Amino acid sequence: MRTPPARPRRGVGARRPRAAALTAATALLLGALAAAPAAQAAQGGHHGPGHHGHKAATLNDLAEQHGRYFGSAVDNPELSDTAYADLLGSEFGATTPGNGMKWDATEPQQGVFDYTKGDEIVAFAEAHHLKVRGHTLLWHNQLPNWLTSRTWTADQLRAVLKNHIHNVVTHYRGKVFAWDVANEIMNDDGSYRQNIFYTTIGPGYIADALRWAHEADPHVKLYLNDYNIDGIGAKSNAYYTLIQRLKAQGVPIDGLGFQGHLALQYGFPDEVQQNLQRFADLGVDVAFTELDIRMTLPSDPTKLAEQADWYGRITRACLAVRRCVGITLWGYSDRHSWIPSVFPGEGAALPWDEYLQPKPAYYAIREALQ
Ligand code: 9MR
Repeated sequence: MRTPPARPRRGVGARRPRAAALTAATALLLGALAAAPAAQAAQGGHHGPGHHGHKAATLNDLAEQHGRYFGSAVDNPELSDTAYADLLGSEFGATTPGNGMKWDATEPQQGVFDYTKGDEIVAFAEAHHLKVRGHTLLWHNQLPNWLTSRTWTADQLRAVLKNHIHNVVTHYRGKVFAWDVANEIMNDDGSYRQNIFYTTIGPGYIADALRWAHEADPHVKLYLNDYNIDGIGAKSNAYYTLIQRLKAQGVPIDGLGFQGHLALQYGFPDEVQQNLQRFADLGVDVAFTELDIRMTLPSDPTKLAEQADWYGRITRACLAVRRCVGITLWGYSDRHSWIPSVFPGEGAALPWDEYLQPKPAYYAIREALQ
């Protein structure tokens, strides 16, 4: 296993500099390394197709044997990192646009819709037979200026939200299998987040958004999605109560997405499997939608082993719950990750390192899926 460089490679405000800085020779080398995981897995695996001299089973192949998908998010600029895109297209069965379908991208001016970025990812996904999770129709971040820079009456903002959801969901009808309809709508203490929709429309905006999404595509799975709900606690309890109430009111709600942005220094979330199960028992699907497990840098073998253990535990928890439909990583390699720029001094959160070499976490996920 290659030892990752000890120095943090990316500071605040310096996102994704590496691919552009690569020399042709380095790019070639990285391309060759990218082919390594499958080869290594083929030698090490005892149960996969690799045993019979075919290409080793991918994580998604293994997940599919359990009726699950294994996916990774991708941000548009990453598609031009060929080695990265190749492995994304071959190893995974699902993808989520990291930014391309957010409100600031899809409706940059009121009533003017731009699907360029989302369509680019859908086209990649179709070419590589990946399912797509739509992310996200409504969030407090990455809203366009025209929406946040003025005040609205409740009726006005309701009309704005309805128009946005109708347009975007209609455009991606048949192209995405699920939508994160409302993202991060709760605070950690279990109260509603005071986003512009809550403060202007009131808590009813959530049911409205779900109904409008359902009107535009009656077949797509409609999710709520949040972080810090992986274990049992005030925030996940709030979602439990909300989903129970939405179900009782006949509001279309199909799933809860557990982002799973975990960090070794905060400990493994309590009772993950029981938590997934209680939502499944309410009658919704569950999924890990943005999984990554960061650590304080530099990484070392002890931390990487603990990280691997956590990835294995999350995977097993999902497999143990019949309605846990799949796992999506928020990017699959340390080469492209949101973490170092948001949490300086932290990172190394993904199962592949920045040379696209599999880390212990990759083998732990395989092991859990075997
Ligand atoms: O990965 C996304 C990053 O590129 C953006 O800069 C960031 C902006 O807020 O959003 C990141 O994705 C977030 C996701 O949409 C919702 N959950 C948290 C993710 C990480 O911040």
